[in-house]
Amino acid sequence: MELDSNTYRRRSWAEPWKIKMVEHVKMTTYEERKKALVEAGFNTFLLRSGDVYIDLLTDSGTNAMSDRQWAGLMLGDEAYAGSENYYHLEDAIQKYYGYKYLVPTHQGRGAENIISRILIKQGDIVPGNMYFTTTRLHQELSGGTFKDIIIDEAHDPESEYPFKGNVDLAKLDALVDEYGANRISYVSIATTVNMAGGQPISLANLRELRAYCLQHGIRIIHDMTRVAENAWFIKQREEGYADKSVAEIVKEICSLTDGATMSAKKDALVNIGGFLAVNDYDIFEEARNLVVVYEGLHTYGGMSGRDMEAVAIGIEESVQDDHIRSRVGQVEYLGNRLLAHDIPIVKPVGSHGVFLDAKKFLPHVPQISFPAQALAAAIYLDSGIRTMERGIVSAGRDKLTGDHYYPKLELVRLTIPRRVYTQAHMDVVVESILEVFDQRNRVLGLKMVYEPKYLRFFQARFESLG
Ligand code: P61
Repeated sequence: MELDSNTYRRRSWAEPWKIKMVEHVKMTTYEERKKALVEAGFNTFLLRSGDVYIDLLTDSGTNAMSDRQWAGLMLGDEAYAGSENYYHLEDAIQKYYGYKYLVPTHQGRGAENIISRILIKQGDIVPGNMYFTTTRLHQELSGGTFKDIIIDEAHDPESEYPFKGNVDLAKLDALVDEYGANRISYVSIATTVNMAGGQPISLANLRELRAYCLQHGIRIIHDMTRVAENAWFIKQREEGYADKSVAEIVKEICSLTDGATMSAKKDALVNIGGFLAVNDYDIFEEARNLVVVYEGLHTYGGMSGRDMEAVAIGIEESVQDDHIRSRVGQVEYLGNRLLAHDIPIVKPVGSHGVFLDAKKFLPHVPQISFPAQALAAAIYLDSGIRTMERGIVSAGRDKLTGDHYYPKLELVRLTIPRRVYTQAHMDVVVESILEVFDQRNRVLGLKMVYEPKYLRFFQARFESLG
């Protein structure tokens, strides 16, 4: 018997794995959640995870590892120097990403610290496709000023532009005109753009950027935290890439950049880990020297041998088309269900989460009363589902004027951990969002009563305005 078989024609995104072990989650009462929320100062970062039912705070370090990765942990070579797992990780990075030199770090921000210290001089400008909290902070601590050069569409939740992570070259050119290319430390490019809602950059745009940067002698440093997810969108949306594998596209993206920082806790399917990877030997030399100051010896950089083994295996798993299709498919499933009920979310649905537009969800709450923070608190109160504010609290304050930044995007992120939750969990999430939407007029704003100096969103405390 023969069928005309095209695997993807009528197949949904079902997971290319089955479940071998489960972790119980706790269901709580409304009264328990109310108490926990007040104790946490209306900040979902301050909740105890034991009080959370479905945890959509982040996709960072919350991945379920595969049986191969767990087996890999047993192969941990915990030598202080020259661990075998370091060499396995180096092979994986060269094979799947194409970067020449590896400096392991405990997680992404460790790599950001090192590259910022090496490449940024006092008074420098660091343009990028939208800020990320830790990345910008390290750039500022090294004396740089971040400048946003992402296309305008990225700041508009309603725009359905397929590559909202693209750079506006005119914005970059204006910076080069104003400051001169030698004051630009590098261009910081994220795949996908987290704060824009998990939106991808296209290869066409990256290629144009590369040509411009080569012409002006400017490096591109790649925040490759979700590069495989970006590659999946290129495969789906960019002309000429439908028949390329995610692995091929990932490698092409990396080839257009000079080096990368990686939080392996996302794409690479582990619970901890990261690295800096570069092509320039001199930068590598300096990074290898600095890593011993801030992270650990240059062949472990703050990770144990078994952590490095799990990352090496995770990298390989992360670039498989079947994996990434179901990963992004699950996020799109949640997003499309919310869209079907006219819930205001960032469009198109991003790679690692669905982002609620809190300005539209709670139009009666002014931005200074922290609508996204209040909405995240209300969702927790309704169902025990934990989400994250990505708006004025996350944006922080201007380092020169001390004023709040007032970002156009005031969002609540429903972040989906990889390989952790089922479609039924996603349905419960939809039910809770619909419930809160029905009762949105009862959700009032918040007042900030404690504000930490750095990355305030992690530990800030709030009180309800009513
Ligand atoms: C997250 F609320 N992301 O999305 P590290 N680059 C990018 C990231 O997404 C990222 C890092 C660098 C987290 C964790 C987190 O404001 C926050 O391994 C695109 O976390 O050091 C991390 O990598 C840093 C949550 C970080 C936050 C900062 O949930």
